[in-house]
Amino acid sequence: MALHLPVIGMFYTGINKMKCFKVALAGLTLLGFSQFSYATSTNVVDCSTKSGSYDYGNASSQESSACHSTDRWQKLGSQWTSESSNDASEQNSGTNDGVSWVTSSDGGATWIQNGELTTGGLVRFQFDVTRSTDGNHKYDQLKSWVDWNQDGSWSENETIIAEKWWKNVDSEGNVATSGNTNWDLTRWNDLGTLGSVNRDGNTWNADDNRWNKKIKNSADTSATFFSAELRVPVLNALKDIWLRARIVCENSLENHADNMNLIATGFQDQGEVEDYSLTIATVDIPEPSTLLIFLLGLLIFITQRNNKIAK
Ligand SMILES: [Ca+2]
Ligand SMILES: [Ca+2]
Ligand SMILES: [Ca+2]
Repeated sequence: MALHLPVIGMFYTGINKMKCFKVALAGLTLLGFSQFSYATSTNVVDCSTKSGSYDYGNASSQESSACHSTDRWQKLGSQWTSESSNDASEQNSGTNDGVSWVTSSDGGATWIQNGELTTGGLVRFQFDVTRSTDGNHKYDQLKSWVDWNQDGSWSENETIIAEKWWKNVDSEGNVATSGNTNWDLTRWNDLGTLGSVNRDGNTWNADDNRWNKKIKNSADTSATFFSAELRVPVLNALKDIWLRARIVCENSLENHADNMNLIATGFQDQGEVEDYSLTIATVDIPEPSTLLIFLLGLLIFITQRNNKIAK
């Protein structure tokens, strides 16, 4: 069974103002696994080929690393650190921020902040995003995975959230009517003249010598996204499992992702990756033999009671 999660989108033009931010997604999603992965590596650059200073994830015993050049336009939480490519891993994991969760082992009656996950229990993850008020991309892409099947890699069917935050809307979905202009750089070499319109319908701005999308970047710099409520699967072995979260810009995806799909590993020239170790606890489930003795005792009790009533 493949994992499917609700993905809420927004229209770039804001015609449909969906109140999708800062709203917990209701509904329960059961987790399942498949050997099939949708991601390919067409444009993905391995971090081992990069030299310089990057932000990395800090997960251990996982398949491959992720690295990001700059938090100039977007990040998880409010902190961002970078390491030498020789380190190839986040060295300051104590500064990881932007991801938190609540857990429930009583079916959602009570919730515990950042507690242990319990097999068969519920968990809902929260992602806090920070972005700049400028840029020429349409959206920032948030995505996160949990290595539920403990095979050391994050596959597409282990995605727990995939959200786009459009540059021209605030965290409540309101479209910006003022602010920094979002320029059309895709026609950068296709210069126009006063009054001309390019094939994307953008008009030439003679004053700034650019194609003007007439779209303003929102002044809102922070938003919170929630995963669905997830039921923690029964794991093969009880040990810590790794969550990875990433945020990048649309332009980064065009250059370093397969068909605009952000996968858990590889280089991105913007944004951030954060890894979190999740502790999994178990619940006491009666042994089958114990359960059988209990049921047998219950059956005898009911039979004796019925006999007394019949007399
Ligand atoms: Ca961060
Ligand atoms: Ca996995
Ligand atoms: Ca990091």
